[in-house]
Order: sequence, then C-alpha cells, then structure tokens
Amino acid sequence: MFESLSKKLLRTFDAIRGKNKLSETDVKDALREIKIALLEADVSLPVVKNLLQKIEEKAIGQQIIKDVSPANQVVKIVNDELVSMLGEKNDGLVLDKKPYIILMSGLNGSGKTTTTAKLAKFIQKKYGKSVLMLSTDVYRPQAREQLKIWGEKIGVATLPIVEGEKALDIIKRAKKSFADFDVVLVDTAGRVSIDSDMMKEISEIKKMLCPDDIFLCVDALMGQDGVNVAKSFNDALGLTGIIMTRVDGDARGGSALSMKASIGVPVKFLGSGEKEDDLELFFPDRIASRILGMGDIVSLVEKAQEKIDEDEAKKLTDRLMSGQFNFEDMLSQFKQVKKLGSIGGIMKFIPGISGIADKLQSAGMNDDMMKKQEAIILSMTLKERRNPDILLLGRKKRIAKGAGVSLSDVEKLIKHYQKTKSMMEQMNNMGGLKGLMQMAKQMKDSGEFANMPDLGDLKF
Ligand SMILES: Nc1nc2c(ncn2[C@@H]2O[C@H](COP(=O)(O)OP(=O)(O)OP(=O)(O)O)[C@@H](O)[C@H]2O)c(=O)[nH]1
Ligand SMILES: [Mg+2]
Repeated sequence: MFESLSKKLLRTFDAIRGKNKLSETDVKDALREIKIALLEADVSLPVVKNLLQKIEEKAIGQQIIKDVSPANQVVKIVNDELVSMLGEKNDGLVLDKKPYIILMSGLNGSGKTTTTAKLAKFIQKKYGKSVLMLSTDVYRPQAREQLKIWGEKIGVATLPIVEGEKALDIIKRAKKSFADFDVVLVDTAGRVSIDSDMMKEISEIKKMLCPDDIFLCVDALMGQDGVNVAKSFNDALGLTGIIMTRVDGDARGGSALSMKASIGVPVKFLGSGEKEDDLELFFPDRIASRILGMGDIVSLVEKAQEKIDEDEAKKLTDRLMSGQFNFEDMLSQFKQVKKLGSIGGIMKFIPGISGIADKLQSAGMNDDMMKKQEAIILSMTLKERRNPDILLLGRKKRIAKGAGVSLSDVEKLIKHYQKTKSMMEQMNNMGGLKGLMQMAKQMKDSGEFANMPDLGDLKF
C-alpha cells in the first residue's frame, strides 16, 4: 500500500529539487501533481482539496530558510499537513483500567476474528497483560470455534463455548469471568451496515459491555466504500478507532488516508496478513515519511530489534570489527536479513534509498542473489567456511557443482567476501564508527553512491 502514491510524489519533488528558488508557478505545478497523485491513490476529493489548500497557504507564504532547499521545505510542509490529516499522534492502547474492554465490529469477512487474535497477541506481548477473547457470533457455524482455535494457537484464553446460547447471554455469562483478566476482547458476528437487526444487536452488546474501545475492521481493498461503511458504523456505535485490514493486498491506501479527515475517527492499526504477528500500530508521522520517501528508520529499527537476536548481532559485529569475518559469519548475516523480510522490504525503510530501491533490485541486489550466495556457502565444508584462504580452484569447482552455480558465481562471492573483509579492516584501522563515516564520505565523493543523501538533506 502507498507505493504508487509514494513514487508519484517523489517524482514531483524531484522535479523541483534542483531549483534554488521556487516561483509561485513552480509551487502550483507541484501542488497539481500532488493532487493528481492523491486522487489516484483514492483519497476522497473533499479531503484532497482541504489538504492542498493548507499546503498551498504555507508553501506560498513560506520564508526562505537558510541552508534548506526550497524543495525540502515543500516536502516538510506536505509531511506536516499529511501527519495532521492522519490524526497526529497514536498513543496505541492506553489500558488504564481492569478489565479493559474492547468491542470489535465490522462487515462480514472484514477480518474481525483474525484481528481479534492479532490484537490479543499484541496486547499480551507488548503490555504483558492477561487477555480473554470471546465471540458472540452465533450465526455463522464454526465462528466461535475459529476464535477458540486462534486462542490455542497464540496462547490466549477464550470463553468456553456453550451451544445454543444467544449473543447477549454469552456476554452475560462472560461478565462473570471478566475480573480474572486485564483485557477482554469481544469478537462479533459480521453484519451488513444496513441490516438493522444486526446493528441493533451490536448496540445492545455495547450497552451491556460499556466497552472502553470500539474498533471497526475495514478491508483496505474496499477503497472509499470503506469510508462510507465506517461512517454508518460510527453513527450507530461511536467508534474509537479503525483497523485497516488487508493492507498487504494491492489497495491504494486512499481510505486509510481519508478516514480521520472524513469521519473524525483515527486509524489505529494496520493488518498486513493472515498471521498473528501481522498487525502494526498506525503512526501518522511514520506513515507520512514512508509515503514521502523519507524512509522510516524508526520502524526499521524496531522491526530489527524484535526479530534479530541481539546477542548474535553483537557477536557478529565484534567479529567484523576484529577482522575475523568468515563465511560462517556471512551465512548468519543472511539469516538475519531473512528474518527481517526481503531486501526490497528493508530498503523501503531507509531514507534516501527508497527512491532507488527499484534500480538496485534490477541491478541484481535482490533476494535471488542472496539465495544463490547462501547456496554456495552451504556447499562449502565447515573448514572452508572458517578458512576461506584454502579455497583454491579444485575446491571452488566442487562448490560450484554442489550449489548448482557457475565457477564465476563462486569467484564473485569470494571477491565480495574479500572486499567486505578488507573494508572492515580498513574501518577498524581508521577507528570504528568514525572510520565508517569517513568511508561513506569517500564513497559519496567518488560518485559511487551519488544518490546517497547528506544528513543535511534530511534535516529541515
Ligand atoms: N491478506 C490478509 N488476509 C486477512 C487479513 N485479515 C484477515 N484476513 C483473512 O480474511 C479472511 C476473513 O477473516 P476473518 O477474520 O474470518 O473475518 P471476519 O470479519 O471475522 O469474518 P466473519 O466473522 O465471517 O464476518 C480470513 O481468510 C483471514 O485469514 C489481512 O490483514 N491480510
Ligand atoms: Mg469472524
């Protein structure tokens, strides 16, 4: 989601980036492009108009700030207005009460049950709270069973199922065990928003529960229709947050971007897959910077911290720094990259690189290359991995055959290894991080990474 919008906005900014001074026409041209990009991303017209008006007022009246390029000033204005449109801050869940009750609502198949389980896992992991899940979906066969299976899978308690019970009776029974838990998540039956009986039922559930949060799951693929659905649920229930599901599909993202501005309810979470960990908080500032190609270092670091075994990472760094790097270390490096997701996925998060990620990918820096290199290392004996110096022609040929690659592939990898090792030694001699910064500067000055941003480029 957001990729195509992001690409178009970056192109617009590129067009003004080279200019020392922006005329009113330059700004107007850029704004027109931004407008088209947002409309194509399915952001609703009134929302786009409002946003553009605010950006224009600021952009045209802006003071020239010393040392900051006009284009970056425009990017900053667009960024700030996007953040404000998306709802500024997301404090996540403030579970300030026991039990804290969350009611889940949504259309049929919008992802309520899956999201209930994801949310339970999130709460348990992030806040260390005990969670009870229950389903009042007595209409779809196996609906309550589905939640029970999730509970067993993720280690979260579910209310025992009593066949033949009505939705409100389930709530009545469940309330007796509420005191034993910090958080209670209530999954409900799917409904069509115009189905008045079902809307009446969930309103009654709400009355009985007095929930602290009422979330609506909206399928991102619905586009602007999703905003209309949210409006009718909000009118009936008074929502406290939206969870956009299926953002891993090819949704253009317009509904997520319009929600707060259209109905006044913020998007709180994004659901990005069918597994229990595929849920992330929706942070307006990070989303804006991701869209504007400024990368999202914070998300990357968090993602990395969660998945990489810190000890292993430290061990690897120590070995790198001491020049002891060998193929076993390289293999463990690959494993860590795999844990983070694809190389393309990682690059999207890095400021300055997101715009050239495609080019790098097509130049061969991609997951296929990594798989090939991994296969080559796996064909080496342990002794060879630990002592790359013994890799003479005979061994190289055997390894190539074992990995199903050509001899030149093996030689390329060995060269890559030698280069990395010598870079590490050089860096070590130059004094660690300071050396790295110097090396980065040299690389940039030599034109090798002409697109690498100066730190100054990223500041406003
Ligand atoms: N790709 C993707 N699939 C999802 C996501 N969330 C849910 N799904 C899938 O969507 C389907 C429906 O999800 P459910 O959680 O059963 O939806 P529901 O709203 O509870 O459905 P009903 O109870 O029948 O109304 C399942 O196959 C889920 O695996 C998501 O974020 N991404
Ligand atoms: Mg369900």
